[in-house]
Amino acid sequence: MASKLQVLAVLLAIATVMVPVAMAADIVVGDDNGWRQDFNYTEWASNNMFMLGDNLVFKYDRAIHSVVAVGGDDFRTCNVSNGAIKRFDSGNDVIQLNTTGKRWYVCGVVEHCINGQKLAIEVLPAMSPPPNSSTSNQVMSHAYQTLMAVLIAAMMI
Ligand SMILES: *[C@@H]1O[C@H](CO)[C@@H](O)[C@H](O)[C@H]1NC(C)=O
Ligand SMILES: *[C@@H]1O[C@H](CO)[C@@H](O)[C@H](O)[C@H]1NC(C)=O
Ligand SMILES: *[C@@H]1O[C@H](CO)[C@@H](O)[C@H](O)[C@H]1NC(C)=O
Ligand SMILES: *[C@@H]1O[C@H](CO)[C@@H](O)[C@H](O)[C@H]1NC(C)=O
Ligand SMILES: [Cu+2]
Repeated sequence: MASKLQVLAVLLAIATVMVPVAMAADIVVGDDNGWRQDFNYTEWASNNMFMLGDNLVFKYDRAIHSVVAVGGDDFRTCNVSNGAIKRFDSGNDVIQLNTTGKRWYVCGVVEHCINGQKLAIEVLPAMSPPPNSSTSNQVMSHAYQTLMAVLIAAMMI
């Protein structure tokens, strides 16, 4: 049987590796499904993390679909006729997530939006790279807390 010390060493090693080395990612909306009808983007979004600096990539047939960035109210009502923040129609739209908070996207075809071709996300603050020492300290303190939690858990084994 592994000793408490050995378990501790392994957990410590894991905790060290897991200290945030987050990199800006390209997130393809819907993964292999791309941007289309008959896909649950609510469920997809809940299985993904959107961090500041990531790119949101919409892939679709531009003859059929488009992407419209809208506000929360227009998202709920599928109102694409007015109040659009921005429209995309390249079929391979790369949208940089450069501010935190909620973001809403719908297909420019109203019927598609009503049928669920709509995506709501929340962009979270990035852990790294730290823009300045103050945020860097936050990252370190987070890593420290994680480490302590792991150590406490290890003691309880
Ligand atoms: C999509 O998924 C969400 C979360 O799993 C669920 O609440 C919702 O009912 C689904 N929508 C449809 C149209 O199936
Ligand atoms: C759509 O949005 C515009 C402006 O934001 C508003 O005037 C209009 O009433 C909205 N239509 C619907 C059906 O919500
Ligand atoms: C933030 O993203 C928007 C939309 O992708 C873009 O138009 C804008 O130039 C970006 N701003 C900065 C500072 O990168
Ligand atoms: C560092 O970041 C903090 C919070 O994000 C901000 O309040 C502060 O002004 C920044 N300092 C510098 C030197 O950029
Ligand atoms: Cu569409």
